[in-house]
Amino acid sequence: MSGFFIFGAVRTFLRGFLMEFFSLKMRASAQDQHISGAERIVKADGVEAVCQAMVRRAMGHSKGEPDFINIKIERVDESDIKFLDALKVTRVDVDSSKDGLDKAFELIGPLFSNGAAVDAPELRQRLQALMQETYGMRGAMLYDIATGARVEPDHERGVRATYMDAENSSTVISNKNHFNEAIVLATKVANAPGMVAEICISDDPDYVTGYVASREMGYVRIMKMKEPGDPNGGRIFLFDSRKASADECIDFLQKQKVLVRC
Ligand code: WAQ
Ligand code: MG
Repeated sequence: MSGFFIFGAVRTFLRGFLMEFFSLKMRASAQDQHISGAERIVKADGVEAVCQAMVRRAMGHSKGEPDFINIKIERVDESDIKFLDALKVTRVDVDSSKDGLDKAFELIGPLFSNGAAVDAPELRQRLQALMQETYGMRGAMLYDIATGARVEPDHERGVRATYMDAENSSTVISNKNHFNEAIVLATKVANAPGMVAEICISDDPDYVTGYVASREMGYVRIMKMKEPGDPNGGRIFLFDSRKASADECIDFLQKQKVLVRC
């Protein structure tokens, strides 16, 4: 009997004890314009229902009818999944989007300026300018606080965090729930090597709530960060190249499978 055969048999045997998971990813477009996307990591028995829900989400999107839908399904070994506790959530109510942005910049300012004494208005201006650079990107800006440089391989696209889901999101939701998706993403991002903090503003014109997050401060929802109707939004991941390399960080964001206990 060959060693390969024994190895294969042992593997099959052990798999009986491990849970089987599948990653599902959907993206839909019309005339090469992105319409909607979604991703999940679910147990084997949920694959079919989730797949169906993804089709429904793709076909029923307000941005229009897709002429292309791609659904990718990959098996994932449980041993390759990192289980993470969701960041603690707090909320800050503000009277205006200006107050919301002030609050956000106040929270991440000291991390961004890397200990250097920078006065608040200047910090606000620098962060706001950086945020504006993210508008139109599909992913996030990866900003190295040690050097002040952007370290995404592709500045136009940015880096995208992927392969993540809430552990018990068994219910099949066909509409986007901004908060549920964001807490999962923010938890994965906060746990990436060298990650310092994240700031996020939705690019959905009518979703004005944003957040700042880090492992230390948790997920701080800021109830108003822009005016209704404003289509601009983006994400900045603040990263410290003295703690980990950009490659390690990007690898984690793009490849590590994560399930978040919410
Ligand atoms: N990885 C990296 N960046 C991303 C990803 C991703 N997987 N998905 C979106 N982005 C970037 C991209 O540049 C978008 O333009 C920007 O983030 C905003 O994405 O507690 O809806 O999906 O209620 O519009 C926050 C919820 C919702 C706040 C955020 O973001 C709350 C949201 P959107
Ligand atoms: Mg959006």
